[in-house]
Amino acid sequence: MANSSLLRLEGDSRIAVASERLGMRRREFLQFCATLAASLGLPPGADAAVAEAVASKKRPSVIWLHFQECTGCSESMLRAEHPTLEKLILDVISLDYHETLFAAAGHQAEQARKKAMTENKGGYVLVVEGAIPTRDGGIYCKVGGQTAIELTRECAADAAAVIAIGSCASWGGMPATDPNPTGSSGVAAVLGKPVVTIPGCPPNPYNFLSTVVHFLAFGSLPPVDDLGRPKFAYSRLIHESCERRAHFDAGRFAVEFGDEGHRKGYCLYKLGCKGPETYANCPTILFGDAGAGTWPIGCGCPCFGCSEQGVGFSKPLHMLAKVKNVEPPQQYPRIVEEKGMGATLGSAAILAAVAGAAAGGTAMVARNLGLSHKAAEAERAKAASKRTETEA
Ligand code: FSX
Ligand code: SF4
Ligand code: F3S
Repeated sequence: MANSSLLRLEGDSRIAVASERLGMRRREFLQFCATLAASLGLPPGADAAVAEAVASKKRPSVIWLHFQECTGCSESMLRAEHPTLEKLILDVISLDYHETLFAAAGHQAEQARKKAMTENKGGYVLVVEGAIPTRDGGIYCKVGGQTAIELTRECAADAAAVIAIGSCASWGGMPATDPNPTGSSGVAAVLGKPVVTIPGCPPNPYNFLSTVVHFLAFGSLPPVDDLGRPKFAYSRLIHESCERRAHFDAGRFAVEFGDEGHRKGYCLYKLGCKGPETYANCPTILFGDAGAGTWPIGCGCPCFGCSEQGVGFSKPLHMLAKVKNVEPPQQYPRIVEEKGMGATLGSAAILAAVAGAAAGGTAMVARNLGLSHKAAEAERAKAASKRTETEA
């Protein structure tokens, strides 16, 4: 944590209160905020703004609706191996309505939703989890007598921001699988306007947390691509950062589950891995705070493209992926270059190195920060167990 603006915050009383509230040490808290800022691809110094925003008591009211889904989005967020993530998510937002976490039920729950909407009119964040059935007037999903279509429109009308979490809410996901009997759709299609989408089945909780923290720190949602996906998380193909990529390039593949190639950790392309046509940061952010390799491909399971519309839940698992970039040819200098034309070998090589570093940099910084955080924790645990041994 070399950043001086962040280090200055170490003595700040707001940081002390926030870290105590979260059960973290001050430096740990600041390091976590630095990780978030890095994963958002923010410029140096912005990590201090992120830390101040997370420490502030201004928590946006969140109304969280559930429609056609498995609740995996909420589950993955609230069952992190490490308690930090769950605590932080619940600390940075004021979760005023969430059907599966609410103690209230029936009219009481409905009243709580309406109260939060009135009190925070124009300022609350609407999060939608699950697809919205549109066939036959939307009768296939109703809550409190209202269809999912009516509820989404009603809650979105006075929201400051709308986030569609998971592939179901983003474009229909699993419930919209062919032949899509209930006409399941995503939130943007139902509202007729773009919303921020965080696809994945389930999506990575860090991507949700980073999106909310961006809103908290800067009053706006992060930049998105034409499908509404935050660019910090969905601008690179899985294939670009995959730990098995060297095997792909060298032509070493697993061809059957459990075969020699599979046991050796070879590329899963021939088993139907959709990493070459799926945009997501799974290989760099990982899942569940459980250490290296905790993501589908890391566990030996081909990516099935859960975050990519038209791939996950659409293409058969065994089908070969469309390889969008075999190997970035434009980043390789040409062997023979005409005099005075294009880039020289040297300049092309430098450009390739810079482009690669810029694109991969933020995610890798975030990952390394996370790893160093874990290493520090392991170190502390080791020291504590040594102390116990000595005392005994
Ligand atoms: Fe499940 Fe969420 Fe998949 Fe869908 O995640 S994990 S079916 S994206 O809406 O609960
Ligand atoms: Fe990784 Fe899949 Fe690409 Fe192989 S095909 S390198 S397993 S993303
Ligand atoms: Fe989904 Fe593939 Fe990531 S299956 S979780 S997009 S590795």
